[in-house]
Amino acid sequence: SRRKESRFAALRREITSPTLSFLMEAHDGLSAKIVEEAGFRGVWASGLTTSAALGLRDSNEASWTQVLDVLEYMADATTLPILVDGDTGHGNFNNVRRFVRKLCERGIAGVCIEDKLFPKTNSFIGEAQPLADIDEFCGRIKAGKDSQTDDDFVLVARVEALISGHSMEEALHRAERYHAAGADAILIHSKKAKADEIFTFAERWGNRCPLVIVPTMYYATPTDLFRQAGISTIIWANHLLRASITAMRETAARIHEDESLMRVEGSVASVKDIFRLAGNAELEEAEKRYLPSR
Ligand code: SPV
Ligand code: MG
Repeated sequence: SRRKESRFAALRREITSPTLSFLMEAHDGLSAKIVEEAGFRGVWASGLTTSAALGLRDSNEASWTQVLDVLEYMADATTLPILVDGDTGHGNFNNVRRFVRKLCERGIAGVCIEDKLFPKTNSFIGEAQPLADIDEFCGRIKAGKDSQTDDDFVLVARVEALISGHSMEEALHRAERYHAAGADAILIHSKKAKADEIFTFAERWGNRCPLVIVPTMYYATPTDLFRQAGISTIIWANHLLRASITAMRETAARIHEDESLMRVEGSVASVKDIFRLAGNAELEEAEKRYLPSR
Protein backbone atom coordinates (compact mmCIF):
# COMPACT_ATOMS: atom_id res chain seq x y z
CA SER A 1 0.00 0.00 0.00
CA ARG A 2 1.10 3.56 -0.67
CA ARG A 3 2.71 5.34 2.25
CA LYS A 4 0.68 8.27 3.51
CA GLU A 5 2.02 11.59 2.21
CA SER A 6 4.02 13.41 4.89
CA ARG A 7 2.87 16.78 6.16
CA PHE A 8 6.01 18.29 4.68
CA ALA A 9 5.13 16.94 1.23
CA ALA A 10 1.51 18.00 1.66
CA LEU A 11 2.45 21.63 2.38
CA ARG A 12 4.95 21.64 -0.48
CA ARG A 13 2.23 20.38 -2.81
CA GLU A 14 -0.23 23.06 -1.64
CA ILE A 15 2.33 25.83 -2.14
CA THR A 16 3.75 24.63 -5.48
CA SER A 17 0.60 23.33 -7.16
CA PRO A 18 -0.70 25.51 -10.02
CA THR A 19 -4.12 25.87 -8.38
CA LEU A 20 -4.91 28.43 -5.68
CA SER A 21 -4.53 27.07 -2.12
CA PHE A 22 -5.79 28.39 1.20
CA LEU A 23 -4.29 28.34 4.69
CA MET A 24 -6.56 29.12 7.64
CA GLU A 25 -5.32 30.70 10.83
CA ALA A 26 -5.19 28.76 14.07
CA HIS A 27 -3.58 29.63 17.38
CA ASP A 28 -3.91 26.49 19.53
CA GLY A 29 -4.85 22.83 19.34
CA LEU A 30 -8.59 23.42 19.36
CA SER A 31 -8.61 26.04 16.63
CA ALA A 32 -6.33 23.82 14.51
CA LYS A 33 -8.93 21.05 14.78
CA ILE A 34 -11.65 23.44 13.73
CA VAL A 35 -9.61 24.42 10.67
CA GLU A 36 -9.35 20.75 9.70
CA GLU A 37 -13.07 20.08 10.28
CA ALA A 38 -13.97 23.03 8.06
CA GLY A 39 -12.20 21.30 5.17
CA PHE A 40 -9.03 23.37 4.85
CA ARG A 41 -5.88 21.56 3.72
CA GLY A 42 -3.40 23.57 5.74
CA VAL A 43 -3.00 25.72 8.86
CA TRP A 44 -1.42 29.15 9.27
CA ALA A 45 0.01 29.36 12.79
CA SER A 46 -0.24 33.14 13.05
CA GLY A 47 2.19 35.06 15.22
CA LEU A 48 -0.39 37.76 15.89
CA THR A 49 -3.13 35.40 17.06
CA THR A 50 -0.90 32.91 18.87
CA SER A 51 0.49 35.87 20.85
CA ALA A 52 -2.94 37.41 21.43
CA ALA A 53 -4.38 34.09 22.60
CA LEU A 54 -1.60 34.01 25.22
CA GLY A 55 -2.52 37.56 26.25
CA LEU A 56 0.61 38.97 24.62
CA ARG A 57 1.55 41.50 21.94
CA ASP A 58 2.82 40.54 18.49
CA SER A 59 6.29 41.79 19.47
CA ASN A 60 8.15 38.54 20.20
CA GLU A 61 6.93 38.67 23.78
CA ALA A 62 6.36 34.91 23.60
CA SER A 63 9.77 33.25 23.39
CA TRP A 64 10.51 30.99 20.46
CA THR A 65 10.33 27.89 22.65
CA GLN A 66 6.93 28.99 23.95
CA VAL A 67 5.81 29.28 20.32
CA LEU A 68 7.22 25.80 19.72
CA ASP A 69 5.14 24.43 22.60
CA VAL A 70 1.94 25.88 21.12
CA LEU A 71 2.90 24.40 17.74
CA GLU A 72 3.30 20.98 19.31
CA TYR A 73 -0.28 21.12 20.62
CA MET A 74 -1.45 22.20 17.18
CA ALA A 75 0.44 19.43 15.39
CA ASP A 76 -0.91 16.84 17.83
CA ALA A 77 -4.46 18.10 17.35
CA THR A 78 -4.59 17.92 13.56
CA THR A 79 -3.27 15.87 10.65
CA LEU A 80 -2.96 19.00 8.50
CA PRO A 81 0.35 20.55 7.50
CA ILE A 82 1.18 23.73 9.43
CA LEU A 83 2.97 26.78 8.05
CA VAL A 84 4.25 28.71 11.05
CA ASP A 85 4.71 32.44 11.14
CA GLY A 86 8.38 32.56 12.13
CA ASP A 87 8.37 36.36 12.46
CA THR A 88 11.93 37.53 11.79
CA GLY A 89 13.39 34.14 12.65
CA HIS A 90 13.87 35.02 16.33
CA GLY A 91 17.31 36.52 15.83
CA ASN A 92 20.03 36.09 13.25
CA PHE A 93 20.93 33.16 10.96
CA ASN A 94 21.95 31.06 13.94
CA ASN A 95 18.57 31.38 15.65
CA VAL A 96 16.87 30.49 12.35
CA ARG A 97 18.98 27.33 12.10
CA ARG A 98 17.94 26.08 15.50
CA PHE A 99 14.30 27.10 15.01
CA VAL A 100 14.05 25.21 11.69
CA ARG A 101 15.66 22.07 13.15
CA LYS A 102 13.17 22.08 16.01
CA LEU A 103 10.23 22.70 13.66
CA CYS A 104 11.23 19.69 11.56
CA GLU A 105 11.53 17.55 14.70
CA ARG A 106 7.97 18.46 15.67
CA GLY A 107 6.48 17.86 12.24
CA ILE A 108 5.86 21.52 11.41
CA ALA A 109 5.87 21.56 7.61
CA GLY A 110 7.10 25.06 6.90
CA VAL A 111 8.08 28.47 8.18
CA CYS A 112 7.61 32.01 6.94
CA ILE A 113 10.24 34.58 7.90
CA GLU A 114 9.95 38.32 7.27
CA ASP A 115 12.69 40.77 6.34
CA LYS A 116 12.58 42.90 9.47
CA LEU A 117 14.50 43.11 12.74
CA PHE A 118 14.11 41.30 16.07
CA PRO A 119 12.02 42.10 18.08
CA LYS A 120 9.38 42.50 15.38
CA THR A 121 6.34 44.76 15.37
CA ASN A 122 3.09 43.79 13.64
CA SER A 123 3.04 45.13 10.07
CA PHE A 124 -0.19 47.04 10.62
CA ILE A 125 1.31 49.17 13.42
CA GLY A 126 3.01 52.45 12.54
CA GLU A 127 4.81 53.43 9.34
CA ALA A 128 8.22 52.84 7.77
CA GLN A 129 9.37 49.98 9.97
CA PRO A 130 13.08 49.34 9.34
CA LEU A 131 13.83 46.46 6.97
CA ALA A 132 16.62 43.92 7.35
CA ASP A 133 19.78 44.31 5.30
CA ILE A 134 19.27 42.19 2.17
CA ASP A 135 22.51 40.19 2.47
CA GLU A 136 21.92 39.54 6.15
CA PHE A 137 18.35 38.34 5.48
CA CYS A 138 19.58 36.09 2.65
CA GLY A 139 21.90 34.53 5.22
CA ARG A 140 18.87 33.78 7.40
CA ILE A 141 17.13 32.12 4.43
CA LYS A 142 20.18 30.04 3.46
CA ALA A 143 20.78 28.99 7.05
CA GLY A 144 17.13 27.92 7.37
CA LYS A 145 17.21 25.89 4.15
CA ASP A 146 20.52 24.28 5.11
CA SER A 147 19.05 23.23 8.47
CA GLN A 148 15.84 21.51 7.38
CA THR A 149 15.91 17.79 8.09
CA ASP A 150 13.07 16.94 5.69
CA ASP A 151 13.57 17.65 1.97
CA ASP A 152 10.01 18.93 1.60
CA PHE A 153 10.16 21.51 4.42
CA VAL A 154 8.99 24.84 2.99
CA LEU A 155 10.61 28.19 3.70
CA VAL A 156 8.58 31.23 2.68
CA ALA A 157 10.38 34.59 2.57
CA ARG A 158 8.14 37.54 3.35
CA VAL A 159 8.82 40.88 1.67
CA GLU A 160 7.82 43.88 3.81
CA ALA A 161 9.11 46.54 1.40
CA LEU A 162 5.68 47.74 0.20
CA ILE A 163 4.28 47.94 3.74
CA SER A 164 7.35 49.86 4.89
CA GLY A 165 6.85 52.45 2.15
CA HIS A 166 9.51 51.35 -0.32
CA SER A 167 9.08 51.09 -4.09
CA MET A 168 7.79 48.24 -6.24
CA GLU A 169 11.36 47.99 -7.60
CA GLU A 170 12.71 47.45 -4.09
CA ALA A 171 10.08 44.79 -3.39
CA LEU A 172 10.87 42.95 -6.64
CA HIS A 173 14.60 43.21 -6.04
CA ARG A 174 14.27 41.79 -2.55
CA ALA A 175 12.01 38.97 -3.75
CA GLU A 176 14.54 38.11 -6.46
CA ARG A 177 17.39 38.00 -3.95
CA TYR A 178 15.39 35.89 -1.46
CA HIS A 179 14.37 33.49 -4.22
CA ALA A 180 18.02 33.17 -5.29
CA ALA A 181 18.99 32.53 -1.64
CA GLY A 182 16.74 29.46 -1.64
CA ALA A 183 13.28 30.58 -0.51
CA ASP A 184 10.62 28.16 -1.75
CA ALA A 185 8.00 30.90 -2.04
CA ILE A 186 7.64 34.66 -1.61
CA LEU A 187 5.00 36.24 0.61
CA ILE A 188 4.33 39.72 -0.72
CA HIS A 189 2.56 41.70 1.99
CA SER A 190 0.43 44.82 1.61
CA LYS A 191 -1.69 46.91 3.96
CA LYS A 192 -3.60 48.82 1.30
CA ALA A 193 -7.39 48.51 1.13
CA LYS A 194 -7.13 47.71 -2.59
CA ALA A 195 -5.00 44.90 -4.01
CA ASP A 196 -3.50 46.90 -6.89
CA GLU A 197 0.09 46.61 -5.67
CA ILE A 198 -0.36 42.86 -5.20
CA PHE A 199 -1.53 42.52 -8.81
CA THR A 200 1.32 44.69 -10.11
CA PHE A 201 3.84 42.68 -8.13
CA ALA A 202 2.37 39.35 -9.32
CA GLU A 203 2.43 40.45 -12.95
CA ARG A 204 6.03 41.63 -12.80
CA TRP A 205 7.14 38.62 -10.76
CA GLY A 206 5.89 36.38 -13.54
CA ASN A 207 5.65 33.18 -11.53
CA ARG A 208 9.40 32.84 -10.89
CA CYS A 209 8.36 31.01 -7.72
CA PRO A 210 5.05 30.63 -5.86
CA LEU A 211 3.49 33.79 -4.37
CA VAL A 212 1.67 33.85 -1.03
CA ILE A 213 -0.62 36.70 0.03
CA VAL A 214 -2.45 37.83 3.18
CA PRO A 215 -5.56 39.83 2.20
CA THR A 216 -6.44 41.03 5.71
CA MET A 217 -6.62 44.68 4.61
CA TYR A 218 -7.74 44.15 0.98
CA TYR A 219 -10.40 41.66 2.02
CA ALA A 220 -12.99 42.97 -0.43
CA THR A 221 -11.04 41.79 -3.48
CA PRO A 222 -12.81 38.83 -5.16
CA THR A 223 -10.80 35.64 -4.71
CA ASP A 224 -11.12 34.82 -8.43
CA LEU A 225 -8.96 37.85 -9.25
CA PHE A 226 -6.13 36.35 -7.17
CA ARG A 227 -6.67 33.06 -8.98
CA GLN A 228 -6.42 34.80 -12.34
CA ALA A 229 -3.29 36.63 -11.19
CA GLY A 230 -1.60 33.29 -10.58
CA ILE A 231 -1.31 33.63 -6.80
CA SER A 232 -0.31 30.31 -5.24
CA THR A 233 -1.65 30.55 -1.71
CA ILE A 234 -3.97 32.81 0.28
CA ILE A 235 -3.59 33.04 4.05
CA TRP A 236 -6.75 33.92 5.99
CA ALA A 237 -4.58 35.20 8.78
CA ASN A 238 -6.56 35.97 11.92
CA HIS A 239 -10.26 35.32 11.54
CA LEU A 240 -10.77 32.44 13.97
CA LEU A 241 -9.29 34.42 16.83
CA ARG A 242 -11.32 37.49 15.84
CA ALA A 243 -14.50 35.39 15.66
CA SER A 244 -13.81 33.94 19.09
CA ILE A 245 -13.14 37.38 20.60
CA THR A 246 -16.57 38.55 19.44
CA ALA A 247 -18.30 35.39 20.66
CA MET A 248 -16.50 35.34 24.03
CA ARG A 249 -17.17 39.02 24.64
CA GLU A 250 -20.91 38.70 23.90
CA THR A 251 -21.26 35.58 26.01
CA ALA A 252 -19.36 37.02 28.98
CA ALA A 253 -21.42 40.22 28.85
CA ARG A 254 -24.72 38.33 28.76
CA ILE A 255 -23.87 36.07 31.66
CA HIS A 256 -22.57 39.03 33.64
CA GLU A 257 -25.70 41.07 32.97
CA ASP A 258 -28.23 38.31 33.49
CA GLU A 259 -26.56 36.39 36.31
CA SER A 260 -28.02 33.43 34.43
CA LEU A 261 -27.11 31.05 31.61
CA MET A 262 -30.58 31.04 30.07
CA ARG A 263 -29.85 33.43 27.21
CA VAL A 264 -26.55 31.85 26.18
CA GLU A 265 -27.21 28.11 26.41
CA GLY A 266 -28.76 27.92 22.94
CA SER A 267 -25.97 29.85 21.22
CA VAL A 268 -22.81 28.25 22.60
CA ALA A 269 -21.25 24.92 21.64
CA SER A 270 -22.46 22.07 23.83
CA VAL A 271 -20.32 20.34 26.43
CA LYS A 272 -20.80 17.20 24.32
CA ASP A 273 -19.22 19.04 21.41
CA ILE A 274 -16.15 19.74 23.55
CA PHE A 275 -15.87 16.01 24.33
CA ARG A 276 -16.19 15.18 20.64
CA LEU A 277 -13.55 17.71 19.60
CA ALA A 278 -11.20 16.48 22.30
CA GLY A 279 -11.56 12.91 21.01
CA ASN A 280 -13.19 11.34 24.05
CA ALA A 281 -14.63 8.49 21.94
CA GLU A 282 -11.11 7.27 21.27
CA LEU A 283 -10.33 7.25 24.99
CA GLU A 284 -13.42 5.14 25.68
CA GLU A 285 -12.24 2.61 23.09
CA ALA A 286 -8.75 2.60 24.57
CA GLU A 287 -10.12 2.02 28.06
CA LYS A 288 -11.80 -1.15 26.79
CA ARG A 289 -8.47 -2.35 25.48
CA TYR A 290 -6.17 -1.33 28.31
CA LEU A 291 -8.09 -1.09 31.60
CA PRO A 292 -8.77 -4.34 33.48
CA SER A 293 -12.48 -5.24 33.03
CA ARG A 294 -14.50 -4.91 36.16
C1 SPV B 1 0.25 37.06 11.37
O1 SPV B 1 -0.83 36.47 11.20
O2 SPV B 1 0.83 37.11 12.45
C2 SPV B 1 0.90 37.74 10.25
C3 SPV B 1 0.09 38.38 9.24
O3 SPV B 1 2.10 37.83 10.24
S1 SPV B 1 0.01 40.07 9.63
O4 SPV B 1 -0.70 40.21 10.89
O5 SPV B 1 -0.70 40.63 8.51
O6 SPV B 1 1.34 40.62 9.72
MG1 MG C 1 2.92 37.68 12.08
